[in-house]
Amino acid sequence: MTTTQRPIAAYRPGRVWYAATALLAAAAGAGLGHLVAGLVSPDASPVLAVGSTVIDATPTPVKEWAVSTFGTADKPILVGSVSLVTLLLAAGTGVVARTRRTLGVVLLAVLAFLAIVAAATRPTTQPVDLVPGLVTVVVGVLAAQWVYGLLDREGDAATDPASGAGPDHTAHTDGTSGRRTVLAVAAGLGAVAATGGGVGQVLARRGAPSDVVLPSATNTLEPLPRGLEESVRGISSFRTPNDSFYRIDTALVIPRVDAGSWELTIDGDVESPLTISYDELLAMPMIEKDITMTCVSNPVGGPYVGAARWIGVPVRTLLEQVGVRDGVDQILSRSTDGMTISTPVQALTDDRDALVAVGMNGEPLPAVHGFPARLVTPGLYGFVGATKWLTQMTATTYAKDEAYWTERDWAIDAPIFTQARIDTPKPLSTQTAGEVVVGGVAWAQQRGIAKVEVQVDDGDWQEAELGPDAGIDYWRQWSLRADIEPGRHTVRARATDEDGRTQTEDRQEPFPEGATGWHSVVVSAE
Ligand SMILES: Nc1nc2c(c(=O)[nH]1)N[C@H]1C(S)=C(S)[C@@H](COP(=O)(O)O)O[C@H]1N2
Ligand SMILES: [Mo]
Repeated sequence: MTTTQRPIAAYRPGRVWYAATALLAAAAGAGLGHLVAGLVSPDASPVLAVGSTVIDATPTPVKEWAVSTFGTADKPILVGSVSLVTLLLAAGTGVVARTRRTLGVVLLAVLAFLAIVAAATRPTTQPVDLVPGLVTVVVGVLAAQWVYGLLDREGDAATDPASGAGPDHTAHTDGTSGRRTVLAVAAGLGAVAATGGGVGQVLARRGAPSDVVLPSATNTLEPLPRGLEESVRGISSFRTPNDSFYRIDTALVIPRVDAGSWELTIDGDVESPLTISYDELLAMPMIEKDITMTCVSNPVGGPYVGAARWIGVPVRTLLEQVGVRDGVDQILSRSTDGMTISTPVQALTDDRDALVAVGMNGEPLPAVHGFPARLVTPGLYGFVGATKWLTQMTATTYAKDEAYWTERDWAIDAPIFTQARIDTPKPLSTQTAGEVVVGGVAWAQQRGIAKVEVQVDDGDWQEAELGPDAGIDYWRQWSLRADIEPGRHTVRARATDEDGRTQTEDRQEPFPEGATGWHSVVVSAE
């Protein structure tokens, strides 16, 4: 930067000018980042990503205190405080930049870069989530550099009588007009920040389900019991909150479907095709069901599994209404973004209660999870039964039609393999020798988990204690106190389903029908 080479003039506008510049530049960067996030991925907003990271890092007691003190205002208060602290830090970099330009600008860039880091480390990050943070860094740094330049020139104009004659400085011969320019630019940055933030909010809410009131189910379930997360540190919670539920899809930009104009068409080899609106769907009898969803791409011990209470219309009801003809063996479903997924008719019509789901954990489906409606098929991996942004279901045959992933050589039908995952202790962690709590989750959708066993090194398999049971399609938490001596150890877990089958030790990669093998972690104890 040429500005770093220039001699610092004897006179500089006061620190407060530089502080305000950096603050406004950071705000403008964050505002535009928020706007871009609204377009591509609202949760990746610099403001929200940093806020979510802070939430995750906040110890549970502090979180509980915040919720009990601020109630539903806890989120705005958190976002406000995080923003305030960030802007004050940005202002600090401005003070530094007044005398040490490069350092000040680098510090500002580092601060803005935290937005990228926060977005990159969210549990459900996609490459596109890095874009809003990048915008924040670039806009923040360029804007700050620009206004610093204006301030410097004003300083030069005040100290160097000759500068008024220079071609660059004709507009700044007198301090008042220079300061006016700076003020105008500052106001502009403030406006950019406010507009970006506001428009970003509107975009993020676009098509958002906030005004949807979910109907109640005809089979009201008991509230999910509290799980082992109360007592076992580091274990997955029994119910996965919507905002940390894994996300897997091919959508670069999350489809924002307008519920008002959305329609679901059921056609193909049927007696009477049907097209229904969102309101018509909501008016149908709904059931709720606890289902653990798993991605075929989930490696052994991986994160692509989540458990939620879903509400929706049984697919069976809809298919009965259209009258599926004999010979049909698959339903080819299609999303608003053109994804196609084949699901066996059998799995959609038997008593497992596959759903056209409209709600997840008591809320309308979030946009990333398929608003306004999606399929959820218990027992099958997501790529063959969980079409998001569902808009069409066509009765057909495997011989006639092929779905997106099948064209890419993934399995045609893919029941979920039995798996146990160790959530705690973390791989390569160091434990205090003695009693170590080993815990995790295990799933065997459509069969149910009968037991989970844990083995340390070559020791005996020990049966873990199981957490609450929410049905065969839902995971079970498990935990065991293992005695671990000083040194390095391998801890393994394996599950056995209710049919008496223990998950295979044979390692198989996710492609083409799902991963198998036992999850193990290496820990050291001292
Ligand atoms: N429209 C659409 N639906 C989709 C996908 C997709 O890429 N596009 N991916 C599927 C896969 S592979 C999985 S595992 C689940 C994941 O659902 P989630 O993102 O709500 O967890 O959605 C399924 N439905
Ligand atoms: Mo998947």
